[in-house]
Amino acid sequence: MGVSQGVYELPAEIPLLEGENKNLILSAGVKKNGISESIIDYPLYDALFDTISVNENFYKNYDTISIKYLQAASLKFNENFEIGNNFFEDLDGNTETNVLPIINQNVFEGNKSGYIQLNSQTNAKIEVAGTAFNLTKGKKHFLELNYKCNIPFKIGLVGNNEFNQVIKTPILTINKKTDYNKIYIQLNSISDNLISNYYKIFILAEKPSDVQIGEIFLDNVKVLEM
Ligand SMILES: [Ca+2]
Ligand SMILES: [Ca+2]
Repeated sequence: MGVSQGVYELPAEIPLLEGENKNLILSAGVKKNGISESIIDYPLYDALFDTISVNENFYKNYDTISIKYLQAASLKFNENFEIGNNFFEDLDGNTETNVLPIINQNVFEGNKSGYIQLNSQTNAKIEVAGTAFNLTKGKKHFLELNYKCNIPFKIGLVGNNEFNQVIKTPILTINKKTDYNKIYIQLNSISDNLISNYYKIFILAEKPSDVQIGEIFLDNVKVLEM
């Protein structure tokens, strides 16, 4: 292993010590669980590799760095709301509260995003789950999503225990955000202690009484395994 040259917010100029044939690795960091103090190398992204010789006049510009998913990463769940919607399991028993695909200026990517609206006493709370997927023990797992919302919501996984009882594990409360944000949530607290042969993402939100219309927009909800 080499020496870390630090973590930079792009665009950045990165000073390097002189030397011949140095191996340069640029890897993408993400804010784990959306917390900026906790930047990690995202294990599911491929890195950029280069060999450089650094002298006093050395300057190299990497104009476009495209960071792709590693080929070994597999998509366990993917909902972009373009065709249908996998978040249809009604856990709250109230048919008034749903995730609906929308087509308007609030779409994040493609033609559609998912939308939750909580707007009265009778539909102040939603609890909904997506379709099931399986996780492989010993692998790394991340949940990613793009979202914006004017009320906080909880996201987690639901599965079964050995007695076939439904176990819900909330993982993170996502706070309100005016503009679209992307969040990366590590799932290994669950997948390292795998008990269920299936999992579903669940979303739980409750409209605070001082908010007239609670809104949550979702897109590109993914679970990745590597
Ligand atoms: Ca979309
Ligand atoms: Ca409902």
